[in-house]
Amino acid sequence: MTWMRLTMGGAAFAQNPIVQTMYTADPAPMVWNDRLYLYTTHDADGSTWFTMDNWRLYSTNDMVNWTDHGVVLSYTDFEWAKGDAWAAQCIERGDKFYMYVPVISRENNRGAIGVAVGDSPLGPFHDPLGKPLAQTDWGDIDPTVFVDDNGQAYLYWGNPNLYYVKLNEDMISFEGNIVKVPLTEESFGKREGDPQRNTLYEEGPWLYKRNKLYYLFWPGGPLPEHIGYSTSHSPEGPWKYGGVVMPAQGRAFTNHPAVIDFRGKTYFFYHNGALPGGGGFTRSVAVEELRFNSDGTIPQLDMTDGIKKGLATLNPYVLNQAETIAFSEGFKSSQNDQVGVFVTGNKDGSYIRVRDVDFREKGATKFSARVGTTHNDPITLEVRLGSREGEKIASLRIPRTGGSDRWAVISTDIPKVTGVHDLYFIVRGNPKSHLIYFDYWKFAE
Ligand code: FUB
Repeated sequence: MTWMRLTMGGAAFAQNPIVQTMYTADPAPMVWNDRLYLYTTHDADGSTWFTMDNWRLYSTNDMVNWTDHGVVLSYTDFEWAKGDAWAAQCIERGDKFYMYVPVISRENNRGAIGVAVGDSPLGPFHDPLGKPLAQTDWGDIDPTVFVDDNGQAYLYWGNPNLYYVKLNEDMISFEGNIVKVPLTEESFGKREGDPQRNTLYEEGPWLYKRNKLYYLFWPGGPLPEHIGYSTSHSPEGPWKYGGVVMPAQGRAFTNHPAVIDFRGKTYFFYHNGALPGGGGFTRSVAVEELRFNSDGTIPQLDMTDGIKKGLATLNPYVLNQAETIAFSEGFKSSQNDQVGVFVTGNKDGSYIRVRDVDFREKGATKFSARVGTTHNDPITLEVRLGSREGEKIASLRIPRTGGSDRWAVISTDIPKVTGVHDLYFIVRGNPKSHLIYFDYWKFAE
């Protein structure tokens, strides 16, 4: 099954793209406290350029259900920046979280790398420097950060050049000059027919270490981008070209790699244009499991409809955010001061699938949810097991609360549900927009 199926929507077990409630790009995963956090950029709906204002955060315990934590940082959080919240990465060190971002500097209208610091992966983040961390004369985008086993941190970035610095332990300064990595054919493969770029390296580097071997993954040109990789026995190179990890696929002319280990497996994140309306400026993040050959080389990957088996089940007896989603159609993400992130179901038939919900042997007999609507017409939220056509265990009439700043918690008894099921929340009502606001749900025994 190829990525093409996703563009038609609703493939039975589609997990990719990971986020369906808005366009996201430039994935940057981080594991912290046995949970995987995924920072992304955000392509505005209907965008016809890289119109990007902020960075968002998602997280998962199982690699199939993803919780939307909303916007965690904006370019406006950097006083000296005037736009272009492009590919970023966050890393933890000494109980602090450091987010490295590219933005445009007001001072000279050029790209620059900034850093923001927070006490939690969810932020809030603040700019400790009040100025760029690094700037060259051209192409300062797409920072990737990596802390080696000996504690030395590296920051790589750049398009069309590839730069790195050795960060100081404080993670917000560096000693010495910015190093310009030699872009040789031996290191990054040969590109034909472009006098400006003699190798395949384009942008978006991601530094990763496995079995004492350092890997640099990067989007390669010409456009549309593929993902290539290079390896080295040192994080400072010299790099040796390894080949293509992911060919150009998926309806976006850019791609962006990120690789991380989580609970004994390695995952490869990327982006494409797989959502309806998707394309080069309306992208979506996706993930595949990454395997290595015994000699450390990487077999080529295709874009697929994603992770088949989750790593854990989900507990329905705690408050679950409606924005914890395995797959959805017809829902959009929103956030406000009253409830934080929530979702809106926007048409009759809009649904959310939540994977592998474990009701245990004792079973559930009650369901409750925090919801709202602005409509007078009857709008219901159906709860079904197994599929959109599966057993209907609840059908809740949504009270007219009058806005996303006003909410009601509604409850109903349900026939007893035991064992592990996929859960479907389906909106029924007249085909108007913003039929339902949905903030959280919970079952009780
Ligand atoms: O998302 C904006 C830019 O497109 C990124 O910085 C590049 O890596 C490419 O994905």
